[in-house]
This record gives sequence, structure tokens and C-alpha cells, in this order.
Amino acid sequence: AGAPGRRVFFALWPDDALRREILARAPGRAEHGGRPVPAANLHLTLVFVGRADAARIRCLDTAARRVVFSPFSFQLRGLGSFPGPGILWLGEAEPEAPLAALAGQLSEILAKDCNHRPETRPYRPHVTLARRVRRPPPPTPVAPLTWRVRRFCLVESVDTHDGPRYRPLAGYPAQG
Ligand code: 2AM
Repeated sequence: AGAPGRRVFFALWPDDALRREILARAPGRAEHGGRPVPAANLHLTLVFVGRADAARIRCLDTAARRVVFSPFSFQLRGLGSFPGPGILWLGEAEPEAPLAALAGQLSEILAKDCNHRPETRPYRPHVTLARRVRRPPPPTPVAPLTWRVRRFCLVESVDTHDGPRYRPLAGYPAQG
């Protein structure tokens, strides 16, 4: 609160069917002891941006329209965790290459056009299922879930009395 602008990031935004498939693979709260991400918030981040004012959001939007990619598919094949921040995720994207290429291309264009500072850590595609997890699971395979990617989104994070709510602001389609 206080800082101007909105908190935004670029993500793959699941449709309702995919959302249900993600939920079907999420362990229950009792198993991990953390706070489940609300179903409507489930997503896969491509590029995190952070606070942006209106002019910057216009820049991000214009830049994202320059991304050129073909529709592709990948599978999410496993549960895992980032034990430090206590994040339980669905990930193990296979193949990872087209996803990493999309995130990389977007990040590069944002750097060039909007002075975005690229992430220095390696890209780890994941859907966060729960936070503040007390019992992080060991890496566990799940029934593979296929994600067909035809667009990506610019998403806003809005604070509410029960935590952040994510809301897509704009979509960017694949070509062909
Ligand atoms: P996470 O789920 O692993 O926390 C919105 O915050 C989305 O951007 C989340 O999916 C979050 O990943 C991701 N993200 C990536 N880098 C971030 C950062 N530096 N700060 C906050 N969220 C970040």
C-alpha cells in the first residue's frame, strides 16, 4: 500500500477445465499444513514485473504485443516445493524448452522496450498451490496434465481482505 501503480506480472492463465485439473492434483491442506492458493488465483508465471504505473503498463502491453510465438503444449508432471519460502507447486514442465523460450523472449523485449530488469535466477516454471507450507513434500510425480498454450496474459495482483486476488488485464495470442 502507498506505492503508486498496480502490481503486475505476465502469466499463463488456465481456463476452467485446466483449473480443475490443477486442483485435482493439489494435496489437501492437512497434508502440507500451508495456505492453499484460491482456485481462481492459480496460474503459471512467465515474467514477474512488480509495481507499474499507467504509463509503464502501456509500455508493457505494447511490448508484449511484439512477442511472436506458435501455439505449443507442455505437461506438468510433478509436485515439488521451494522449502525456503514454503511454496508447494505443481511443475516439472515437459518439454520445458518452448515455455522457457516464451518467457525468455518476453523478458528480452520488456528489457529492451521498457527497461525491465531481467530475472537473474534460472526460470523455474511452476503453479504455486500453497504457501507457508509446513511439511514440504518430496518431489512426487502426478498424472501428467497437458497445458495447451495459445495465449499469455498480463495479470494484476489486487489486495483484498483475504489476500491477493489476480485479475487478467490483457491477453496476447499465439500466431497461427
Ligand atoms: P510464486 O508463486 O512462486 O511466489 C505473483 O506474485 C506471481 O509472480 C507468483 O506466481 C510469484 O511466484 C511470481 N513471482 C516471481 N518472482 C516474484 C517476485 N520477485 N516477487 C513476487 N512474486 C514473484
